[in-house]
Amino acid sequence: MGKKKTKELNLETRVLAEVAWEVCNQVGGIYTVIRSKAPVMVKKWDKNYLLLGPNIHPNVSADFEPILDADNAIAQVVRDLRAMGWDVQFGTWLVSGRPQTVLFNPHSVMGQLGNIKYYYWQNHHIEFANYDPLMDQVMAFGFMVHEFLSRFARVCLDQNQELLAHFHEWMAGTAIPDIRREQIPIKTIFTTHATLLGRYLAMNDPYFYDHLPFMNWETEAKNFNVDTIARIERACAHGANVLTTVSEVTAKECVHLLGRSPDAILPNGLNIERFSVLHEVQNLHHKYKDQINNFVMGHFFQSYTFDLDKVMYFFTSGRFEFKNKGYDLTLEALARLNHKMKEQNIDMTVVMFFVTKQPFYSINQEVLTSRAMLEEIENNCESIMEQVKDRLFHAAATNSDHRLPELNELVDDYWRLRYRRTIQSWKSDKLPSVVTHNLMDDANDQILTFLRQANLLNYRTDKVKIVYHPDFISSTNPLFGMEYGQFVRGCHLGIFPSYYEPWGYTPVECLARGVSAVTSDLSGFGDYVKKLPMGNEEHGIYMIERENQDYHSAAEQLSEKLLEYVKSSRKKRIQTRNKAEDLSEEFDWKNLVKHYDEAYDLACQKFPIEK
Ligand code: G6P
Ligand code: 1S3
Repeated sequence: MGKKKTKELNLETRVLAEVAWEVCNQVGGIYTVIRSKAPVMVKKWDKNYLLLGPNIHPNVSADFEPILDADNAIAQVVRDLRAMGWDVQFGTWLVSGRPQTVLFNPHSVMGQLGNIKYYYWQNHHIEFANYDPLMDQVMAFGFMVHEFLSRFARVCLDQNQELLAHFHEWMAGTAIPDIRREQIPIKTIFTTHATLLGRYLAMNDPYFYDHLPFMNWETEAKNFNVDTIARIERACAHGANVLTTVSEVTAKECVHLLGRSPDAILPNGLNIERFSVLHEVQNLHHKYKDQINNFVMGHFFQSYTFDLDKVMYFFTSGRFEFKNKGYDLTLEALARLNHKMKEQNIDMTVVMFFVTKQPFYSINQEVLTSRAMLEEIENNCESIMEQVKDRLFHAAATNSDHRLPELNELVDDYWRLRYRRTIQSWKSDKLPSVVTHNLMDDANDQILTFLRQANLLNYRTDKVKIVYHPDFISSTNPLFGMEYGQFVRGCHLGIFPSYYEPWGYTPVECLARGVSAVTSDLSGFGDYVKKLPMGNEEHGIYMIERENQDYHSAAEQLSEKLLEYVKSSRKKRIQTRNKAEDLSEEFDWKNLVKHYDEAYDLACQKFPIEK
């Protein structure tokens, strides 16, 4: 093991294994936590840092490189497990920081699943009554992790090293109760990134926060038919030496729904990289806004046009949790904004993008065709330009009089007609669609239902236009052809007034790209940022109060904030772009990793290993 010394951590005697279901397996936000943190962890812990994850992602080989000739203690334990017929691989996760990683294929121990569940029931009184293939994978993975860590702990003990194991969320934590029961010499830390019941209750109870202190977890777990998971989550929370969560907001849920106060809060960070040239953030905004302009022209301009120099791009993004992520409030505020902008005769247009994931059949054919035709018009323009350029050059070199020729005459009739015909067949009387894809459940979709009821359907007279894109954005996507991060840079404002959000990465991702963001005091991030000196509108943060305000007042507050933003000057937006980036540095892992160090110190102090 490496021999690095730091003041805070006694690293030569500590080894850290971080376990998460999302190592080499992107599902949601925990992936971002582990991946973005890897560079600082590797820098600090060097070879004493190790990640453990499941080998289940179909594309895992693109992200993971096995180390076949490794000769350290980790590799030795992995070899021993492989000798038992288990599919375990030791290698490097090919992300920034290149952390050492062990991947366990749960299918290789599925033959033992009956026993795994039986002993879990016998030892921890947790029943697995319902068939759940995901739960089977989770239990098999936990069994493998437990075996690996038990063996690795022995090696560490022999080498006078303390082994810490940090488990993220219940799906990675099923080894904890056995580690505790068997008194294996490992300091365990469990981080919950949400509580299962909290998520369900918030979605279903409009007074969730008022009712939270009086909830009975057992009754609610039965109501939602999630009894097994709720029990596993509690067993992880109670079995770990140190319990942590990502925000003060979720800490309250831990108290009431898990029955234990967290010992520490570990806020989520990002790997913030600033450009050495100050204006780069402005240039990139300009560049990617142009690309969004192209999409907007393709989508709207066949029906009617508006001034692209007076347009604002707003967006929200994330998993489709209509109420939890505040989509309901955002829609209500947009309808009000539309009305206010019309009433006040404001000479601006807002285009609002909903970027989320809902089941769909395909991209709407009309949307695709319109986009393709705009490209055809662009190609025509380029051909005409080429022709004019060549002929003009020729005329300049050969004509004896030095006057500019009549440019129209330099274009062939063929191109004139083709130009005209393409534009004519592109123009249409139809309204631009509010949704870009054919949804599987169009009739009951909550966003579409709201838009239809509010009659917010992209009429020419609407000041607020909607583009609902029920798929995540990636560079291979034919409508935008850009990465999500580039899309964010091209926008003006991200809107995330969540009702339930343990942390919420989306607004931090905006700030890191110089984009302003709306957050709420019920999100972990919002609650954290409002206590920072820079956490204000000057630095691009707009706070919606949802804790002590009803839905309609919050919607009104949001619509007023949006209106204020629409009226802001370009000069102010340029200034805010730089300041938002300044604020984002608060969320650099280099600053936030200290909370992890404190949790590890606490685990070691609380439970010194007896030698
Ligand atoms: C960047 C560019 C400027 C552009 C501005 C538009 O700062 O460098 O050239 O005018 O963005 O900002 P806006 O908020 O109006 O999109
Ligand atoms: C959770 O993912 P989610 O979107 O289900 O974990 C994330 C990482 O800690 C957190 O940012 C988010 O708020 C939680 O809800």
